[in-house]
Amino acid sequence: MWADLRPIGRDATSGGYRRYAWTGADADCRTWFQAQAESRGLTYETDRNGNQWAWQGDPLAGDAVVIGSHLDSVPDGGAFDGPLGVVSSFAALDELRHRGVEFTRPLAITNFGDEEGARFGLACVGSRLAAGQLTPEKAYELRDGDGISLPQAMEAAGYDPSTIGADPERLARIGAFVELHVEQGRALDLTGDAVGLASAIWPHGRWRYDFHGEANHAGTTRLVDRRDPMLTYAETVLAARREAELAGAVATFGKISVEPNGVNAIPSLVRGWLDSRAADQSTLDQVIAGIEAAAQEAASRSGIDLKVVRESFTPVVEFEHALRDEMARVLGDGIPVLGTGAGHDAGILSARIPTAMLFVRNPTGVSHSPAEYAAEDDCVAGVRALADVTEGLACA
Ligand code: HGY
Ligand code: MN
Ligand code: MN
Repeated sequence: MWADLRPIGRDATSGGYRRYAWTGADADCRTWFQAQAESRGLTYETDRNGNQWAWQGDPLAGDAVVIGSHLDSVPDGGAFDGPLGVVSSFAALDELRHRGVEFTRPLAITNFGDEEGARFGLACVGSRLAAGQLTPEKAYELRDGDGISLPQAMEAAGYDPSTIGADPERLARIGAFVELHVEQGRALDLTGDAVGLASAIWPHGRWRYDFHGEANHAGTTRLVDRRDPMLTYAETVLAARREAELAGAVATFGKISVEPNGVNAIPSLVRGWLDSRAADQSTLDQVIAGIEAAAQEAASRSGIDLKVVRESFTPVVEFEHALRDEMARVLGDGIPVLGTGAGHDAGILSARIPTAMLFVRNPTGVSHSPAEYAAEDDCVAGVRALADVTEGLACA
């Protein structure tokens, strides 16, 4: 499975993945998923929001155990973030069939669409729509960098965008969702464990900063006559680092767009996207307020007009203790229980159904990079752990 998936959407130059929602690479990943489902005799379906489901047992019976993750990536992402969870879910089912267990609950394997939000800027679109945390109206407003809307992109990919929206009946038929994911950090490497359990997801969000200045000639405009938004942007990036350090949080300006983006032109507009996360809400609020205050002060000093828009936000997620503790009993009480700053579909869905996460050791902790890696032995340990917890949940 891994070898079949590996080449899809991989850029030969960077070695990173470019599997963005509703693009050709995404379509190829979806084709791969459907083939894996059908080769196992699973009932394949795509839900109203474009999430893929592979069912064993009656999808309408209720109290289903669902395992899975996502197949899309960030720009030049790694091979494991998302796909490890989906491949491990099919492999865990193979393992349970090999064990000859008898399933007493329906089982589904899922691929949630557009988890990374790389193309339209909002993370977890497929699960947010299903959970009713993103309205169709808001989804219709999403645009990619070329101005293509989410519905246009879905239509071009052969999906009907008119049906997107909350899917309470589907979620009501799920008793538990367990997402296996490569760890995005080094806690397991430090404890020496191949597999860990998730305790919580930090609150996190994305804010767009628009710095409006005045376009002018880079060669003939005196410094004192400039209203250069790039300077204010730069001061804001440094302020973000300072505020995060002071609060023990994280803040990243990882994406920027400049207009007119000419080497010899002072920009008229600089747009920067801030990703910030903290262990608790009040700390995050403090960091965000500090960054915005510093940006406003720098902007007023330089005659720049600043507009800040919160583009997405996910409150803290505490994974349900009963499910987590049941999994700890199956896997052994010594299994590490870790918090994470990374968002996941399991986090979004936890508002509607009991969810849990398994992490697989990432020796360097690097993620959202072509360098992301997990050792095969640890991946196999992850499959075994997922099979064990799935057996505990779905079998006699
Ligand atoms: O951004 C995140 O935390 C996740 O990888 N979508
Ligand atoms: Mn990710
Ligand atoms: Mn992920």
